[in-house]
Amino acid sequence: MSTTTLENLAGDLASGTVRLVDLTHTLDPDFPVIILPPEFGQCARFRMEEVSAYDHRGPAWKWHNLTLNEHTGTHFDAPAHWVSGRDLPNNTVDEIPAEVFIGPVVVIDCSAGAAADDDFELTPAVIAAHEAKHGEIPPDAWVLMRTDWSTRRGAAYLNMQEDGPHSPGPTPEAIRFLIDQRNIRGFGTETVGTDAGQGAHYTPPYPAHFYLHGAGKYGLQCLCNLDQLPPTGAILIAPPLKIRNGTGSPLRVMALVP
Ligand code: 23J
Ligand code: MN
Repeated sequence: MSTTTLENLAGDLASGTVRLVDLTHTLDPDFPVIILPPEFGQCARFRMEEVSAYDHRGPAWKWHNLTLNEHTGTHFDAPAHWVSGRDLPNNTVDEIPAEVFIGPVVVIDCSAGAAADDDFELTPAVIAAHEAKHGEIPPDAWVLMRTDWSTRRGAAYLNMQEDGPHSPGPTPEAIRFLIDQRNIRGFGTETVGTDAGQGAHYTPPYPAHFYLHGAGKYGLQCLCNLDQLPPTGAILIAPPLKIRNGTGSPLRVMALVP
């Protein structure tokens, strides 16, 4: 019975049998945002302006005005973010059913590959190796690509070179497999995008964005602490802000871990 399940969960959380892992970076003006080729519009950094701080502007209160792009820091991507998802129903963060925001999560460990190669690719073969060890990815799961990229600081995070950014990500074939063969709910990364730094050079460009959002799937980016998650068995909690017509949103992402 569901009451019993929730009573057990409350007890397991209180006793530490179930742990809560925070997968969120601190929203900070210095946290890197994606830099697109110069011909495109650019993402604004997070900014925080003091309105009052227990002073003449407000003697008993402190508060701030915030300025930010929807795709700043640890954030959620809705299908409306990409042209392939522009005409889907319920494609913005305010209209996505809330059930999407909590569910099972599978973590594919690409940390060794990403340590050896900044352009490491999640391929169908990497997924097959994961499944051979940990079992088939169940339908309607969040799938996260662990790279330990979140431990990088400053310029090493975007890793911008003369030919653009270099960071790991999925191939078009891997994303198609996760959608067509596993019917995942969404895909998340530790990097600034669900696509590789060099994702513009695939066919189609930015295949994770193009295929996921075209199929009504969701994205999570700039995650951290994926090394604290098991390959299977955790529950992800990721509700974006309810922004009217929003294509994405910064959010707090957490996981319940047995
Ligand atoms: C706009 C254009 C390209 C990309 C992105 C945004 C993201 O990665 C994002 O934050 O969704 S690749
Ligand atoms: Mn995004």
